[in-house]
Parts: sequence; C-alpha cells; structure tokens
Amino acid sequence: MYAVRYELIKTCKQTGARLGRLHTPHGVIDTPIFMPVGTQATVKSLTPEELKEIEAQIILSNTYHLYLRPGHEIVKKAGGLHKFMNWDKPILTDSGGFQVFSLGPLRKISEEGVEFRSHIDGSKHMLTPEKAVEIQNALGSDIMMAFDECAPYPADREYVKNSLERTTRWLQRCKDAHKNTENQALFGIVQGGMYKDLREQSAKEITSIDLPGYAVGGLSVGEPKELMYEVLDYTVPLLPEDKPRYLMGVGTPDILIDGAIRGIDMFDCVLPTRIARNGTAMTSQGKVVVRNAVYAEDFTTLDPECDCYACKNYTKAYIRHLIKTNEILGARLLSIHNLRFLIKLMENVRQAIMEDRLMDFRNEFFEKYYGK
Ligand code: PRF
Ligand code: ZN
Repeated sequence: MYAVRYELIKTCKQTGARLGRLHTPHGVIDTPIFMPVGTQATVKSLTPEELKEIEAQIILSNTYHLYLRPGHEIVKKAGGLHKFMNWDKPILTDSGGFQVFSLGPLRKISEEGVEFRSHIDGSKHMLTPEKAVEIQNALGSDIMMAFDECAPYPADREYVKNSLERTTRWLQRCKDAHKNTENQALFGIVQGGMYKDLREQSAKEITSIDLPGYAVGGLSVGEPKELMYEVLDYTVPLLPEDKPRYLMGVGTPDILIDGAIRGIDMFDCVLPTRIARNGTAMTSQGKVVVRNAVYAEDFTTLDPECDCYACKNYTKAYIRHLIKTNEILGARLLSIHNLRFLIKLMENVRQAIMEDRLMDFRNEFFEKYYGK
C-alpha cells in the first residue's frame, strides 16, 4: 500500500476538470488544490495557526534549503519536519533538483547527480537521487518528489532528450532508494521540454515506474503561456487517471483555473507571498498595487469579497503605510490575504466542478480579474 491514495470524485461535464481527494498520512486534501510554499520550513511570516485559519490544507517545502540549513539530521532529531515547524497537516517536499539547477554556473551535472556550491557559503556538495531520497526520508514529508532535471528554455532537442532519459534513470534510483513507502509517497516527474515526442517518451517512461502520483515539470521556465498549455494538452492525457497530477511551480490565477481544466490536481507557487512582500494584493477585481499613492487615502478593505483577517480588520491606506515604512505587519497581512485569495479560488473551482459549470466560472472570473 502506498502512503498516498487519490480518489476521483467526479469530472466536470463542461470542462473535464477533476474533483478529487488525496488521502495522506497527515490527512485528506481536496483537489484541485493550491499549495502555499514554505521553502525554509516556514510559509514566510505566517504561523501554522494562521495557515489553518485561511484553510491551507498542504504546504510545500524544499530539500535543498533544509539540507543546507539547518541540515536534515537536525530536522530528523527534532522528530521530522512536521514536529520541527509545528505543522500537523500534509507536507510535500521538492527534491532539490530544480533549486540546484537554478544555481547556474555553481553546478555540474553528471550521471551520478549534481555537484554544486552552496549559495550561502560556497561549500561543495553533491546531490544524487539517493541523497535526495535520504534527505526527504529524514524530513518525513508526506509526498516527496523525485530528483529530476528541469531543462532550461530554450534548449535543443538533443540536450532535452539526454536530460529526460537521465531523469528516468534517476527516478528508478529514487524508487530503489526509497524504503519508507508506507509513510511517504514518492512522485515521479515528467520532463521533455517543449517537444511533443519527447514529452510522450518521458510520460511513457516515467509512468511505467509504478508510483502513487506524477508531476509535470519543466514548464513555466520562460516559455510563452500558450506553449505551456499546448504541452499540457498533449502531456496530461498520458498520465494515469487514478493518480494525482501535479503541475510544478505554477500558480497564477489563470493557470490555476486553466490547469484544472486540463486535468491538473495540484499546484504551488511563490508568487502570492512574493508579491505580498512587494505590496501587491490579488483581489476579485484583479491585482491591486496597494503600495501606489492612489491608495494613500483609500479607507476601504483590500477585497470586499474576501473573508481573511486582513480584510476583516484593515484598510488599504493602513496596509500601504505599513508597506511604505517596511513594517513586517504589512507583508504579513498581504501574505495572509493573497494566500486566502488563491485557496478560496480553488474552493470555488471545486464547487464549480461539482456543479458542472467550471467553464462559466472561468469566464466570469477572467472577466472580473483580467477584464477579458
Ligand atoms: N522540477 C522540480 N521542481 C520544480 C520544477 C521542475 O521541473 C519546476 C518547473 N516549473 C518548478 N519546481 N523538481
Ligand atoms: Zn483578504
């Protein structure tokens, strides 16, 4: 038995989007779901109580960062990541592959793995499929991601082909190294860049290795959005229907909806918390750059349709003041609000799937949010 089981409840008659439930060792998740990012074992500036208040069901954390600081051995000694950070709901950890590849010239790829220098002190390290599994086993996440290579965009065919074939070999090594299958689920990651035949090859190879879930990686790496949708259109149907599908590192409102319509069940993105710290709110009427001078005397709330703590208690003028003066509370309030906005958006998406009207919901949302 796998640690994680996907239960398909129904598909939307209007769009084909899936309503489901993901059963994990730390509870049940409703899908499609947005996962807040907590890279350093914290969703920046929020307590776990606040995450529960906005109804976050699962959070994402990172192997690479926790391996470097404080070190996975320390997290293990603390009793695992859940105990260490006082979060008792599901956690997904990314494998470190993607983060290491973002280091650019600081890394060297071989069949064995990736040699890299720490972005903190320049020290040399080696991440391999076995090491990524060992670290994630120590962290004790409910869902652990395979060690993969996300090819850059653009990249030539030959490079992408070699890279995806190595990613398949790395997945087999991850699976062989992962012993704790009762408590932690390993997900495979489909690569293949923007090449149809290479995506097909990767999907076929990756799904031939039996696992409790699969992700689509290598997207939102600088390609035009239309190209990403094209890749999803031919890749997602190649994934098994009885397993969850996770689109890695993507989570703007339009992609959450149009991804769900293409059969994606899980999303994550740093965007809501990152733009919060810059003074931008995502609202039912579109983005509001509350940092702007036009809000200096705006004593209305961020979003009249939002039920979050920030919207129940504070005005745009006040939050603008906090952001302009670099007060921590400004970033906190906007982070609470933006995360609640995306979590609520997914609640609405699930309700719309339930009622077979996701395309109507999509069109109304786009009209209001993007004015189109
Ligand atoms: N692989 C992994 N993590 C990721 C990605 C990937 O391709 C992406 C691509 N958008 C984000 N995070 N392991
Ligand atoms: Zn709000």
